[in-house]
Amino acid sequence: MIRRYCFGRVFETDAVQKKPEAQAGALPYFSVNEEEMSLTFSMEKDDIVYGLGENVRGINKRGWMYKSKCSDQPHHHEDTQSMYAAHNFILVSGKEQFGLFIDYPGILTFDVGYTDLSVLKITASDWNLDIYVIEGENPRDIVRQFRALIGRSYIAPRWALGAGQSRWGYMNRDDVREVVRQYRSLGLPLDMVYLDIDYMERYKDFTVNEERFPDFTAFNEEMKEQNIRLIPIIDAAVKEEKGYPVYDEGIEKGYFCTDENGKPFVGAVWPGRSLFTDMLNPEARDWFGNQYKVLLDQGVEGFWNDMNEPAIFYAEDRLADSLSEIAKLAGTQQNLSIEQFREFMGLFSSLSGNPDDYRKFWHDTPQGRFRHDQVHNLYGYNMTRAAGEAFERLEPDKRILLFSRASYIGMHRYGGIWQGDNKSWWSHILLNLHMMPSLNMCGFLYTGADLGGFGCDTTEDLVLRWYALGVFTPLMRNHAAFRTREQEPYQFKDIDSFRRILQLRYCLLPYLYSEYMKAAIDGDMMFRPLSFDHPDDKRCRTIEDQLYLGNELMIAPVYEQNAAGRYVYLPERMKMLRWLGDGKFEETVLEKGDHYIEVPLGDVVFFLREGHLIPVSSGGQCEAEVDFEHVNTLSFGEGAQYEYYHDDGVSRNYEAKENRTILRA
Ligand code: MIG
Repeated sequence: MIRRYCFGRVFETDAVQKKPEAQAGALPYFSVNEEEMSLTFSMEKDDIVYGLGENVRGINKRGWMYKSKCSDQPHHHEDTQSMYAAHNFILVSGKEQFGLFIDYPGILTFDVGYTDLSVLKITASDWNLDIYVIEGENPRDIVRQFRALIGRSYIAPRWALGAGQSRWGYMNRDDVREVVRQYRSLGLPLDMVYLDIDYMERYKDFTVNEERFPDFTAFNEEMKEQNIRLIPIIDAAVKEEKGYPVYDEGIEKGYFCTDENGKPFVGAVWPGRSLFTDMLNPEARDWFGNQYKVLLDQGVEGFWNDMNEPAIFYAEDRLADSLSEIAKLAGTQQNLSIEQFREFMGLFSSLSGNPDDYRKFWHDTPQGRFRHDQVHNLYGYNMTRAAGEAFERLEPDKRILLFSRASYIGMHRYGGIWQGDNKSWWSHILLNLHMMPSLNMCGFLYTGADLGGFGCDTTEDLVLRWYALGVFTPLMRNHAAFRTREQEPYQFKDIDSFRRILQLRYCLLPYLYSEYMKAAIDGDMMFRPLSFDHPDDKRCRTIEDQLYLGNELMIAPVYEQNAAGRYVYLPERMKMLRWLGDGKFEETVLEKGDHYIEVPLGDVVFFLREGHLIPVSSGGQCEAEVDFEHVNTLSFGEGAQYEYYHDDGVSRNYEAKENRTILRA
């Protein structure tokens, strides 16, 4: 059952399409403090608070303070409050059991037992809340109801579940060719190579640098002959440059966000001085979406949308002010007092992502003119929506790959997300795992983290361990930052292990794709905390490093440096599968309880639940080589069966009955 409550003047987002009538009565579970603009719920000792999508810390969010405020956070760690996304859904499980979605586009704070371990307090920055309370039989049921409310998740083409290689630093055609040559000659399966900002002409969206990527259409074809798709990045902001058609037209039509006085707001990002398309103006949004056609026409079939929190390196007026302050400080002297030095450093460090700058520009929406900070969390959402809606117009019969950095619930209908700029840290493998179920709750199914870590230098063992988790996530992409250590599998010694893990991915594709599609169509979770399935098993309620994948598998990756294996808790009897390569698994039946499992570096181990089976293929070098028609099965127990989802992987006829068949052992 879903009930809706409205507080204050409500800015209506599109997160929920068919909104139930708002209730008149009091909000259940919470006490409401209008003056403070807060909602408070008292938690029992054993209550779990799930949700909040992309965020730091555990699957159980209790014990920290989270802020929904889409932010560029390349250095995020345990004490980070805001990530790239704003996902205002929580699910309380304990004495009381309910889901709560706060549809509010401004900055929202979730104090989940931070100030007081037993108090959950949600504070808004504006009295403008549209709240949904969801009750159901169990957590999974609550999630399903929520997902039905927010609409079907974006569906990626099947090839996008293949492996991808990315790096900020592939400068030209030959760099890309070399990646593909290495992969193919070493027998490492691959479907996608990502193009980062350097493919553009001076970071101008919807352009291709002629010198670095001459005849881009032919290059896309050359890649497709090797079953590789190129996936270019699109940045949110548009370069200020007369003669650049996107800029000229945007200015002429008034499609950019404006300052207080109605003049286009200028902030600097990669292209230098840039403008921000007013993604909340439907006409501007359509226009921005139509720009993708330039690349579609050259053979591109997928995109990643970046910098759409939006990130701002500096605003034009703040830079001017800071520079004049610095000039004053410096004066004629060659020496700064410690106070002046601090001031000097502060002038630099407050330039990027300064909260004041987000109060300097405005959106003209069908609901009126809004200052950016009031609707901040909708920006990346609507950029990706611009693209997603354009693809439906331009390519109605074909799926286009699309995922974004910033997001808000509702965006899940238009694209997936990657989990932002992580680091080559062991703790970020675990964070990747934690986010999977939380994101699934919020409708984000096509997701994964930068494998191997984006920022800082990685190591071979870290990449191998991370791959052993990434092999299960729908988005499986190795990506790294400019100037960091190279981390393509072929940069390391143990190429055999990388090859084996990648082969496992393609062997599991029929199952992974089937689970992904069923989760999207049925509004279900692909990854679940163990406690969802075993609400009465106390151990399961605290497990933060194992997940269920579908109804069939449990995963428990190794995420610690120099570990030789790990303890795994089995809530029931399972069959452990150890991938040996060449289509073979070592199978060991294990009883319910705790087990120490040896997992040498390069191994992948996972668990099959009793009475279940999964479809597997004999693999391939790319998705096109995988036989989804004639699959083998891995099963445990008598009478196991599986509902196998299978379609052509590219068209949009998702719901056809014949896409589902029952497989028996
Ligand atoms: O300011 O395009 O998250 O994946 O490689 C950094 C360069 C901009 C941030 C993205 C990252 C990408 C990088 N971008």
